[in-house]
Amino acid sequence: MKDIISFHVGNAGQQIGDSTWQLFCIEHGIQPDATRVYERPYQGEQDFFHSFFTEHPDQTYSPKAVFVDSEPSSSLQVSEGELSKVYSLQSFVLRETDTRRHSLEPEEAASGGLVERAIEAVRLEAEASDGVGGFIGTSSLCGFTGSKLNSELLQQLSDEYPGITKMQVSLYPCNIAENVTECYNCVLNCESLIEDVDLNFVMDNKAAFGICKEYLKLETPNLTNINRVIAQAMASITCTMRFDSCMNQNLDEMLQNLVPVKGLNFILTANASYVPSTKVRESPSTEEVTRDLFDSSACLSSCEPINGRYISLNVSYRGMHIPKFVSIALYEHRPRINYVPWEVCGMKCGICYNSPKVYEGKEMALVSKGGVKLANNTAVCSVFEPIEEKFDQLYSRRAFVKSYNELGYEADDFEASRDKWSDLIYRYQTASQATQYDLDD
Ligand SMILES: Nc1nc2c(ncn2[C@@H]2O[C@H](COP(=O)(O)OP(=O)(O)OP(=O)(O)O)[C@@H](O)[C@H]2O)c(=O)[nH]1
Ligand SMILES: [Mg+2]
Repeated sequence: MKDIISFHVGNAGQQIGDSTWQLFCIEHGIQPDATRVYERPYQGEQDFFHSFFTEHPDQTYSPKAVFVDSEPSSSLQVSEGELSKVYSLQSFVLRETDTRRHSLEPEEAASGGLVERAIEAVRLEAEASDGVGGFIGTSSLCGFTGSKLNSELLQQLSDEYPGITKMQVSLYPCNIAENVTECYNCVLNCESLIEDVDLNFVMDNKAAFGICKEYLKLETPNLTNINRVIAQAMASITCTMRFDSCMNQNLDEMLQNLVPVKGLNFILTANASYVPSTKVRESPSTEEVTRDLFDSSACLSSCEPINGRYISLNVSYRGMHIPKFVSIALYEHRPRINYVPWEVCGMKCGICYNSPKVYEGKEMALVSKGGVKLANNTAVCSVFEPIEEKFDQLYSRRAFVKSYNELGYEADDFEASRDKWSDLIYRYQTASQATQYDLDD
């Protein structure tokens, strides 16, 4: 099993990364002192945690991860947080040099210096591994650092590691945006998402907030709750790579199963089952897990997959699901699954017998069964279109353009990025409507 190197950029990217690693540690028995308590897994099951963690000679373990930010405060929060003894010092690109300085100016953040050091940190992880099997990034496309720095990092990774699958989990601007310019940050940096990333996972805070309210019954969810909801989905997405499974055992296989055509590589995720901690421990049935997975409110993006058409669909169950019940549950949902007319991938499904885990004593109850639905679905347009609309509203008045000019963005950048964004929307619209989609186009 080749190694997966993760990189977490900007405040949201790092916080989501940190919540994810906390959960990975729980799932693989890695303690806060970086040692591992080995729980005998399910009979015959193997635990491939070595592809995500480095084993040190003193039998301690650290994540193969790099945290990057232009502001030291959020990196510090992570490096001094719950996993302070687990993360290796070299994971934090800012840690040694920049913590003694005030935060970098945005243009400095976007400059080669920080990216170069981030790449150097990735290189160190890569050199220490037996082979790189892929990269997984997390960031918010709403902030300046998470979008710009991340995009530069992706471009360099593409140059340096061509042919190695790159997966990116990003938060997209939504209508609970904190900052009116989020649409600029996202669109201006979309080129690397389209060109350099193989598998783009589309998520947003509004959808995760909705899950906290609807499923976890939290009255006023905060960012920590949201990050844990996203981390739970990250754990399910990567579960098939970290434990024995019959499907999506590595990023290449996931790419093959989800992306039949280059340029249509934006994936929607629904995770199940989120059960509030106030409920007694319970085990949802396979049928209930499946119902949640196909419920639009469980989707981590603000869109309704039921209104779109599926280009591909992977359903991966977690826990002791009985294959016959899986078939029955999925069969019942078939009428709700509309494929694009040229569909070539269809639905793939698998079971990973490792049960989900949760953070002890927090908002979610431990359940023995779960699952994740990964969908390449044309409904993703409903995430992209409002961003385009907002961009046009601002740009038609040239609002805030001057401050972006000072950061090095020219009018050409605005126009070229806007064209790329509408091309992306157009591709998904065409995929949905065409009766004969030209796969080679
Ligand atoms: N889910 C989640 N969203 C966050 C978090 N922190 C900030 N956000 C959201 O992400 C967007 C801003 O992105 P940040 O990650 O803070 O920005 P950045 O990438 O550090 O970039 P800068 O603008 O340069 O600071 C806003 O929409 C915030 O609501 C977090 O911990 N979790
Ligand atoms: Mg920031």
